[in-house]
Amino acid sequence: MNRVHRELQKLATYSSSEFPAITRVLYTKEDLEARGYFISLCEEINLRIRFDAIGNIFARWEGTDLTLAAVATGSHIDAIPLSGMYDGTVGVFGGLAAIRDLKKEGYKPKRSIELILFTSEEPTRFKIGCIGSRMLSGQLNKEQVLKLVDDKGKKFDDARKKAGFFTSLDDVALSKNHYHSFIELHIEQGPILEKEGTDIGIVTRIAAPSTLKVALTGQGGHAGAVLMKDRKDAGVAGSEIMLAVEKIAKDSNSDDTVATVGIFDIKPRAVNSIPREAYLEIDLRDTNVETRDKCLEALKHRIKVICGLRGVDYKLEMVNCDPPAICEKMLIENLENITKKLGFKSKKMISRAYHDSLFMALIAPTTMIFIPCKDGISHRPDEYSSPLAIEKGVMTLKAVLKDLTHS
Ligand code: HGY
Ligand code: MN
Ligand code: MN
Repeated sequence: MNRVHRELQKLATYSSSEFPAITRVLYTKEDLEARGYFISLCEEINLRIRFDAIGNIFARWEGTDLTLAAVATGSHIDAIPLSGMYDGTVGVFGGLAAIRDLKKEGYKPKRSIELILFTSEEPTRFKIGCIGSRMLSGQLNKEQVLKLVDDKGKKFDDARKKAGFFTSLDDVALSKNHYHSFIELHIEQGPILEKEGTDIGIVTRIAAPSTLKVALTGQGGHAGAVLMKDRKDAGVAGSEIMLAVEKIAKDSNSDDTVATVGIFDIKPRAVNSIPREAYLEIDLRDTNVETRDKCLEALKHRIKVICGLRGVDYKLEMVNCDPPAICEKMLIENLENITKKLGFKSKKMISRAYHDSLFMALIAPTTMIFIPCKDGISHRPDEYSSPLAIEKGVMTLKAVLKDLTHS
């Protein structure tokens, strides 16, 4: 097994769930220990470490010409509850392996190379994904981040300080030309590469994500005493909305429309009490922003109708509604040439998952290198990418970092 795979196995021990399920939520003990492990490996090869005010970690290999903008790579190590050990981590530890290999062969980059471990790519704790790259790209500002509160009422600002990140939030955003380019190595989180026997995916576009919170308030009451005709059941309204989410996505004129109700809670959760409240978090995406927005509007309308007919009150909150990212043509062509030279089969493709690249594309020419994962499975404990697939991803990243930093 190659070194990256061994490191990923070690990383997987920093989790609050039983292996192979991985749970690593922002600023928890497991997250901070995992960060410490990453930093120790970076220090082994003398990378210069910097943290920003929210815990983005920058591991830098200074180039010979400090006047040139650095080339950046990186990804995330936080993991949603009961997920897998390759999502994000391949880009962080694979990036480190690419740099380690370049150093080993005596390469001297003209442009610096910066490996980034982004804080909180997953929306798990503070409900919005990519907090690290959103703030770096200026897409999330100080006022907005100060409003973030987790399910236990803990403020983001307090949580970051408790985790040891005290510096000013004003210093997080990077300027547009801070980096020369950004390339993220990541598992595909889909079945295409494996099915087609393709080694490398070259990402041309990243789908446009949106998250909608829906809070429903009905009348509740005694499960025995309230007749069906008199009920204002928030739980049933929520179920109807869940079915509407699926129907709107299926009826969309594009296969790229995907919608999920990933969180659905009811209160008071007593078998003999009619649900008084229901709470849904809805994830709706498409690679085409017009189609996505049309579906969002249709959904908001359906929620209004369902709640009107059922006498249930509702509150909506649009957590995020982002445009898609268009990846940089020069980098895509670069990767096509490099994979050809390496003898790897590659294909251009879209990313249905979002990534930190979605926001890094706002401040730097960006693309992604995808590697196959078994049966396209992700966000599940049986997520898997082989040592060989990872090796080819690292070799491709190494070659493109060398190509972009030698002049
Ligand atoms: O949800 C996503 O697309 C990413 O895995 N956070
Ligand atoms: Mn993920
Ligand atoms: Mn990811």
